[in-house]
Amino acid sequence: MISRRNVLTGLGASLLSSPFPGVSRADTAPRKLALPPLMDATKSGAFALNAQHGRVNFLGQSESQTWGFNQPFLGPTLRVATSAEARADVTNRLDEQISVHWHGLVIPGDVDGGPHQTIAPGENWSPVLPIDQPAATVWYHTHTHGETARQVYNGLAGVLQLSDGLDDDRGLPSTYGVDDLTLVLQDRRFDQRGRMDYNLSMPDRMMGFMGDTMLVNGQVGATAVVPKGIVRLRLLNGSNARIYTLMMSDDRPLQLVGTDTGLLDRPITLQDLTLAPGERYELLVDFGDGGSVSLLSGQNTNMGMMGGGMMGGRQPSGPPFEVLPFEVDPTVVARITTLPDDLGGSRPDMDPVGAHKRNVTLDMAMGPGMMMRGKGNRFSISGQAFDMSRIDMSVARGEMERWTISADMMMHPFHVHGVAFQVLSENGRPPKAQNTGWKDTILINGQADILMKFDRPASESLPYMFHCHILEHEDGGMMGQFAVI
Ligand SMILES: [Cu+2]
Repeated sequence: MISRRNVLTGLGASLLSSPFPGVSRADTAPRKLALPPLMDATKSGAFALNAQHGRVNFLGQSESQTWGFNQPFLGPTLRVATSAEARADVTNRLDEQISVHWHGLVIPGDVDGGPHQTIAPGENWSPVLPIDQPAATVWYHTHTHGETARQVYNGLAGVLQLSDGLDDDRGLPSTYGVDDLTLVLQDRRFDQRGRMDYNLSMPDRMMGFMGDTMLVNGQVGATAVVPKGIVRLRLLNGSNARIYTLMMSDDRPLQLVGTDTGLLDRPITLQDLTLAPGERYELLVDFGDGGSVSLLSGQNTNMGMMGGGMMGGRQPSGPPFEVLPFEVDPTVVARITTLPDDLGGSRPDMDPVGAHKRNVTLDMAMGPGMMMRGKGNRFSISGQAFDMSRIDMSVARGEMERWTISADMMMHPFHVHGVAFQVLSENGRPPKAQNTGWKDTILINGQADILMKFDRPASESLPYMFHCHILEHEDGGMMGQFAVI
């Protein structure tokens, strides 16, 4: 039997028959991919989340102990209106503190759900979210200082759709679970008995956790069944550290229609899409030819100069692996069969003149002694590891900010709370096409300049965070906090 470690790299050879060699497909998974249950709060303006224990049999072997919101693993897809208050009601039925951060919602610091807003076991948190931003696919996840990686891994994450009800006018597919698919991409490891495993080795702590088994919406080996026509894929990278390079197995184009925090003005045709932890992208894929096809990903390439010698054996190699196979159901008539040309969204085009400039460097402590350092000072931002009691900066509300973010050694997905930003440049050049829409997370591969304006307040006692979204890096100290006053 193929070793677990080799499962991902061994996929190419048997791409369309068994996506996970060594894991018997018949025993492992529901045949058809299930979507998270939809919780539509657009009319009521209220939703409840209960963080709870669960048990899931992922591989048809032993059950894993998991966490979820309202269900055993992960949470429902919340749908809320784009310009209305949403009343959240979060109850913690676990036995340790958690938080719920609304990643992508541009809301004040006092309801943002960061590490200063933990919910103790048995307690309840009921923030009112004053939502006023365009339609987008955002998400929610726990954000407890030092524990985010393990808690998200256990299952405390879900998707949140901001909906304005205008997708019909735009010509966008919008029937949940039929032609509008929410896809949460995560990689996991399992022990010999098939139980989900999160034991970090030293390389895991340095590079971030890499699994060897692909989960989509918490399922292993499932197939998405789609109508013959155009289907919308709302992708969330909910992995701790893996960066996906997505493409279709027959190279059919990906039509990019939405980025982290909003729809584009018109589709952008791509052959492949990079999806870093924390990012969301919305794609249209045409299944009109009726043929079976798979969504693939290239191997994780985030090894940088550390990949070869030091972290031996972890150098990315091998063919693309299968993320999700698609099967067309010819009996289901697709509602949309032609690509829309006007999406009604926008691309940011703000004026950088006069913006307040800051430099942000994402640091990994390297060299002798690296392995000896304790948790909390291995990673830092601009030379300082995260400290709950230190406010790193104060930003003037309503003023333009231009941040130059630099990373060496590895790529780091950089997330800023409380804002949607424009990517001005990447390594001195215009941004990649996929980064020309509104973003809240940007994969820093060298250097990027971002431009933004904070319209919502955040106090020094309930500040916003900025951090690497490789969760082991975030927990290790690659995070800072700021007030907007
Ligand atoms: Cu990082």
